[in-house]
Amino acid sequence: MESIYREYFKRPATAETMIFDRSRKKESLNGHWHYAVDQYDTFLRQKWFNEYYYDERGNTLPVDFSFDEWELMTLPCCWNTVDRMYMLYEGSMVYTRKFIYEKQSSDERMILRIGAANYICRVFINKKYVGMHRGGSTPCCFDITDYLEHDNRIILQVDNTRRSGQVPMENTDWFNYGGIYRDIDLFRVPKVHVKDFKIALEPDSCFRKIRANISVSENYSGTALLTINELGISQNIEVSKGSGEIVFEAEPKLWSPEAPKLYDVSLECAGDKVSDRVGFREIRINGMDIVLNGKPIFLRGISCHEESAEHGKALTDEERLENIRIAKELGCNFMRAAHYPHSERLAQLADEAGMLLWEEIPVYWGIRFNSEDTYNDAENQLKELINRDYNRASVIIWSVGNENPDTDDRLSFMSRLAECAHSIDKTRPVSAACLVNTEKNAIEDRLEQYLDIIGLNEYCGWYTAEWQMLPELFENSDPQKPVIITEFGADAYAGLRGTITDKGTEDCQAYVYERQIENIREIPYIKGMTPWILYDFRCPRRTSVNQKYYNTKGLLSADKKYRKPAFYVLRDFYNLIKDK
Ligand code: GCB
Repeated sequence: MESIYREYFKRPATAETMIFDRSRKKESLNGHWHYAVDQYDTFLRQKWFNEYYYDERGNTLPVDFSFDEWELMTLPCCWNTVDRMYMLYEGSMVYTRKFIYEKQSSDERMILRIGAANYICRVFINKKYVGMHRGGSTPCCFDITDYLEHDNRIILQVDNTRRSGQVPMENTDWFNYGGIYRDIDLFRVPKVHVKDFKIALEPDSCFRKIRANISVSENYSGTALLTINELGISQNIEVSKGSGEIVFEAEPKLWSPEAPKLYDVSLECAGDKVSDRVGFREIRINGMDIVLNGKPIFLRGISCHEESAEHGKALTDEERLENIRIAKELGCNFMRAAHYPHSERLAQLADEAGMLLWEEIPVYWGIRFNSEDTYNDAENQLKELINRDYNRASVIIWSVGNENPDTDDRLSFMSRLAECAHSIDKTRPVSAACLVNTEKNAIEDRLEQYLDIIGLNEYCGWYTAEWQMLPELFENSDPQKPVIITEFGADAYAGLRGTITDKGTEDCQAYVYERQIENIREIPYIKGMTPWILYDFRCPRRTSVNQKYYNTKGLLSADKKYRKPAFYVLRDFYNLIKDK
């Protein structure tokens, strides 16, 4: 690492520094920020944040910035969609704005929360470096109280350079958007505050107990009060040295995709108060079944990237709802949010709308599995995701990654992640999207022993040319756990017609769906599927005339205005099996 950067990896924001934020009153820093493209990292090299205009001897320093005269960008956004000039830009961008801070109470702490910035985000306030965050899709919190004055300048430096030790590494099958693309907020908490609040139905198949865990800052000991008015619940929780746990009797109406009942839950502790809207449901594995609220369920799913043609990864709620709506139109009860954490808003909206979710961290192709630093980064992203979305009934599966060959290093890396997910969350199954064992043409991966559900990506009819391989794959396999076919699919350039063997046509794609469905539906151990993918998405690796830098395996065109024939093939199948 070049020495100029060393200083600016200090004080990382991690899962441990996250603060429960739902329902907290936010003071938004969204909106206009001045920005500069900083291709050579001159901001860090010359420490612009110091705002030195003279050196110690009084000589004028070259001033290569003008914070308040820089152009404006409206955050959150992906810089790629702001101006064609930035479409393919990868590197650093520096953003700055001013804000006023009026203290409201003597013991308050001011927290800066950034919903997501890809990939490294560094925070500077009033000429001082505050800290940094690693990971392009999870939130981070910084306690900035001690840096604040009445008038403040904040600078955020965001660097989306692809690097081999990162998670994901430099080669992915999706577009590397840059920028701060989720909300930037300030919120105030008292010195003693609720840091974390996890609540869920106890997974004992009785549906009569709720467990809550809380963590409180400052090693607080005392009592917290949990209320769910609609259920007549008012429970004291003993908090000792910052943590408390309770299991209590309750009879909630169970949350399900058909009846997504949510309750207002609130928690008060030492003058701090938070609330959440929570559904109670049980998801468990029983033998070879995935069981929701006591009933075996087939997951009629679809994979989805977090992308819109207009906004890149900075989706609006309308766009998220539209995705859920289209998935419902397909007959889905399940969406795979691939290949990295999507916004928490997706899970909140899925809670309201009744859509089950698979959430994943970007342990994707070619991860540096033998590096402890890379592992720590991946584990932190996993913990941040689980902390963020633990209370979401819609989220039923944590995925610790996608498509990596079964090597010793990968086994040790990914099994640690699976164990980590299990240790934090005892209420949800853990999975990963695995590869077919091509030597045996079988579902066989040493990681399976650490998973509750086996995810399998297979591309019969596409990357695997021989259709015969598909029935053989299923015959050769004897999985001891339920399987979800996490991917199959075929490219189809929207509107391009041809024969069923003519790759890249809609006809070929529809045929792949027909044959896949014909095979999959016969296999008793397959308990769900999430074909690849809801709509076409940007992908720099896809340069052919029928792709034009898009992965065209979508059932819809990228603008979602056009449904390809395969959409209807899948819809008909899902409608057929819906009530079975
Ligand atoms: C896969 C990957 C996915 C790709 C897809 C494809 O197996 O998991 O990220 O986009 O194949 O289209 O090749």
